[in-house]
Amino acid sequence: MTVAVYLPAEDKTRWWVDMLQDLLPEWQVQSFAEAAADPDAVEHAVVWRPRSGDLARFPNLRAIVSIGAGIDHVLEDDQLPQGVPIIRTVGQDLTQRMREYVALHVLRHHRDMPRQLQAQRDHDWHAIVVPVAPNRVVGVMGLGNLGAEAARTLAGLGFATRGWSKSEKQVEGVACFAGAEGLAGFLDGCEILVNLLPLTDSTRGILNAGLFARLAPGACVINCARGAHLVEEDLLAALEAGQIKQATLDVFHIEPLPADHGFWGHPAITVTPHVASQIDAATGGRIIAQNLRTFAETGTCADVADAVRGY
Ligand code: NDP
Ligand code: OXD
Repeated sequence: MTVAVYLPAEDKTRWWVDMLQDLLPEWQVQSFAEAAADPDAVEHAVVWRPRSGDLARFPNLRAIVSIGAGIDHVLEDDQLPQGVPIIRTVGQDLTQRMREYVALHVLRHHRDMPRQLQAQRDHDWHAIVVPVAPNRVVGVMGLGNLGAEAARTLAGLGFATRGWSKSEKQVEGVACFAGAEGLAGFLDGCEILVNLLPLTDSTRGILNAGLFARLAPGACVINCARGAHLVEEDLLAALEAGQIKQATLDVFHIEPLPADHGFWGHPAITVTPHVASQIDAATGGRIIAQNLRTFAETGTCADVADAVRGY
C-alpha cells in the first residue's frame, strides 16, 4: 500500500511522512513530491489544505484522509476525484481541547474579563458584577462531535445552554433547536454565541448582520469553526453599534491572518491563531494509521465523512 502525504509546509510534510512510516512499517509512505514518480501506486492520501488538482494526479486513490475534523479544505479542490471517501481525523484529544477553548472564552466573556483587565491597567478597583451562570444564555451552533461536547461542558458549568443543529438532537442539559425554522428561537436573547458548524454552502457567511441583530444587545461571539462563516464587515459594524460587545476569533478568511488586518489591534476582538483544538500530532498520527488500516481491511471506517453533505 502506498500513502502520499501533503501539508502546505514542507518540513511538516516530512515530519508526517516519517511518523506515519513508523506507524505503518509494512506500507510505503511518501510525500506528494516523491509519489509523483509513480502516481498509479498511490491508494491513500493524507492531506491538510491540498492544492487544487494535486489529488487528481493519483488515478487509483481509494481514500483521502483529512488531517483534521473539517473536510472543507479538501472539498475546495475543483478537480477533486469524485466518489473517493474522505476520512476525517477526530478523537478524544480534539474534543477535549475544544471543550477547554470554549469554556475558557465563554467564561472570559461571561465574567467580562476584558473590562476587568482594563480596570487593572487603569489601577481602578472596579468590581464588575455579572449574572450567575444559570441566568446567562449561551448558544452553540453545531451539535456534532465538538459542538455537543462543548454544549455539555457549558451546561455542566451551569449556563442556560442552547444548541442548534440541522437535524433534531437531544443533549442532556441543553435546549436543542434544529433547522432553519429553529434558528430564530435559538438566537433570540442569546448572550454568548459559539460557532462550531462545518463550512458548507448553507453555513458560509452565517455569522452576519441579520444573525447578530437577533442576539441579545451586547452579545459576545466566539468563532472557532471556519473564517468564512463570518462576514467580517458585519462584525465590525455590529461592534461599532454595540450590538456585539466582544468577539473571540480563532479562524479567518485568510490564514495566517495578514499582519495589517484590522482584527489584530481591534480593542473588542481577541485573535487566536487557529489553535482552538489542534490535535496533538502524535495522537493524530496514531488515529490516522488506525483509520487507514481499518479502511484497507474493511473498505470503510467510523470517521468517513459525507462528501455530499459537506461534513
Ligand atoms: P461535525 O460534522 O461532527 O458536526 C457538525 C454539526 O453541525 C452537526 O451537528 C450538524 O447537524 C450541524 N450542521 C451542519 N450544517 C448545518 C446547518 N446548515 N444548519 C444547522 N446545523 C448544521 O463537526 P465537528 O463538531 O467535528 O466540527 C465542527 C467544525 O469545527 C469543523 O467542521 C471545523 O470546521 C471546526 N474545527 C475547528 C478547529 C479549530 O481549531 N478551530 C478544530 C477542529 C474543527 P446534524 O448533526 O443535524 O447533521
Ligand atoms: C480541523 C481544524 O478541522 O484544525 O480539525 O480546523
